[in-house]
Amino acid sequence: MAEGEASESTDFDAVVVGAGFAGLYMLHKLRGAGFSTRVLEAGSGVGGTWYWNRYPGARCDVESVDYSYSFSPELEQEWTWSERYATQPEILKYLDHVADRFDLRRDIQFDTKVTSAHFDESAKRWLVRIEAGVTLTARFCIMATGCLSAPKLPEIEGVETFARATYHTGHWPHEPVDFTGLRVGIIGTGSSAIQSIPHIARQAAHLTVFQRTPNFSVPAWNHPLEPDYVAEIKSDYRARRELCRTSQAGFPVTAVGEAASVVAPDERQRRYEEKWAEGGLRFLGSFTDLLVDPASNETAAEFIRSKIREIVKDPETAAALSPRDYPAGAKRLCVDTGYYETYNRPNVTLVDLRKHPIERITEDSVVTAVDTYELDALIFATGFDAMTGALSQIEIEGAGGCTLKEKWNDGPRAHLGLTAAGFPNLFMITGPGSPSVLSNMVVSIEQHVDWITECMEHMRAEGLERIEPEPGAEDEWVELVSALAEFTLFPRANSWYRGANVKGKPQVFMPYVGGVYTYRQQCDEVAQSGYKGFSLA
Ligand code: NA7
Repeated sequence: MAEGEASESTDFDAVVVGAGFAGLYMLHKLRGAGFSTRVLEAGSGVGGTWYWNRYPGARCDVESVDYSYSFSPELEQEWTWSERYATQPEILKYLDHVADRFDLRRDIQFDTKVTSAHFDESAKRWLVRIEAGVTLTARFCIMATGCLSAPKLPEIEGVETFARATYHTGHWPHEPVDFTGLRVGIIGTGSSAIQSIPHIARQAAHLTVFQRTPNFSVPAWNHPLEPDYVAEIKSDYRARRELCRTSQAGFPVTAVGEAASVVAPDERQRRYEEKWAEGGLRFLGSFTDLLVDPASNETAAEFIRSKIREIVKDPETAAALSPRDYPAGAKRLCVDTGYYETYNRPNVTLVDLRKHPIERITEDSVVTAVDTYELDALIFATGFDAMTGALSQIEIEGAGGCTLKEKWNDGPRAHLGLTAAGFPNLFMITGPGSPSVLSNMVVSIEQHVDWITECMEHMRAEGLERIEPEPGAEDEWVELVSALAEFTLFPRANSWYRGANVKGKPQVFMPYVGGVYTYRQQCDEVAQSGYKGFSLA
């Protein structure tokens, strides 16, 4: 067998779909536990989300020293991040390094898109079909398909007809794209747009930004990491990782803090200034009640709006960039480098689609009721069918012949956000109903991978062949996830967290908001109780 070539066998203990952060660690862990495993990956390389999202300025919004695996102290010591927030190329380099270091590639089949996965009750095996028509069989099927991996085009008349260059931020070409001298348009002002706009504006002759909903963004204050700082982190990495695991969102935060509602306005302002100067997602940790108390949230929202007014010279543009109709943080807070400043450039125009929506796209233009914008290149920064999109694209059929898509017609139902009733031996890493996108994904991924592996080891030790959540346990979990969300301001925004960005998608708040530590404890209790809430056979 040539190096990097997967073996010929088609029957495995586990098939894992996806070779991003989740799939790579799942493979490593299962291999270590002695389970034969095959990873199927649509891309030509490892990386998942970080393989596809190659748009200019793509960076993680979690600090690099925390957005990395903790499972190997050796890996932790030998890898050195160069910046506070890692760029997409650096993260991809890291994942390539991980794949090589742990010799993972020999069990990964690249350029392989999974079309369906059916549970065969009599054989108690998953039949996993790939595009080439080949079927693999496995006792366990593990979806490591990512939360933001099904890119979405906007539902605009004529979207397919634009005949000049088009791009989607979530599916960017591998070759560098040169916008020099071009009239470029970008639809969307989410995180991907906010990161790429400053870069594209520096290159393009003119950049027109089509904005439907403004977002709240805070500065990253990204910078190279000093060797002393890196050495300090590395000298006590275990403690830092433990802090992440026992935190709310997977970041090393210790202070509990106060509620904005009990703090005097001057002090509140001082704290916001301090957090703004620190940069990044920590801004939302300025006070404890920002995501539960509307009045407190408004103080943070108004602080960010005041910063926008300070930065953006044209008052009309500043007003258009200022979100007013949803709480700060209820859509994912963006972290930027020079985003608002970009609107002071003479070659950048903001088009406020709330005043005049896009009516259609033609072969060379974007057309609103009042203007026609002729463009040489059009970028869709229009996001993803988040959290369930990649799973729905695969026909996953459970024990009773029902597909996961059908089961989720009224919204996703997954016990612990990990498993689904009717789908034996199927696991979803960072599935809907788990902290996933509300947390540092790597922390949540590692927790799920460890839990799944222990569960499989338990089954092997006990001679069990089949595990499936009881419908009652799943109902209770789904209710809990929804009740927890109702305590917060999250449901008050039309976000992809609740499927609001996809036409016809049920509006259900999908992530578990209780925090990674509480969640971990709940999962551990289930395992320690001998998998209470699951039927094992
Ligand atoms: P997002 O955050 O879903 O942003 C998509 C953007 O595209 C958002 O501003 C949308 O406006 C806009 N959009 C979508 N459809 C349309 C149409 N039809 N017309 C105009 N504008 C539209 O995706 P990103 O890729 O930026 O970020 C995803 C996550 O990746 C991010 O949260 C980070 O966690 C990393 P809308 O708000 O729907 O009005």
